[in-house]
Amino acid sequence: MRTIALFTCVIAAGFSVGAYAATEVIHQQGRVFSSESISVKKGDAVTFLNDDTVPHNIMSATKGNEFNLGSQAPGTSTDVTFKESGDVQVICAIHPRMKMMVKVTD
Ligand SMILES: [Cu+2]
Repeated sequence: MRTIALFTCVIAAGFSVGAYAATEVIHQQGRVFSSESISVKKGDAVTFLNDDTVPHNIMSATKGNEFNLGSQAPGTSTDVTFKESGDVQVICAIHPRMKMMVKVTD
């Protein structure tokens, strides 16, 4: 019974994400990003969810898409909208091995 309730919850969450502008969710678990590379459309938002046990500081210095989320506590998430097309290098300022690419297309 508990499994069914959980499953229903996941489906409901899936629908609400589909109706929202954020098309991708990037998880941060075990001090790695859940994807090394994703593609999004210009103007789309990506949700950076810290589901790790330590704080992360997600940022990008790629021209046109610079952002810095600051220290993001475990259990919190922030949406980032990518405004310019191109390859955007996303890193964690705390953990140098955390790197990913967001490919923004027109
Ligand atoms: Cu980190």
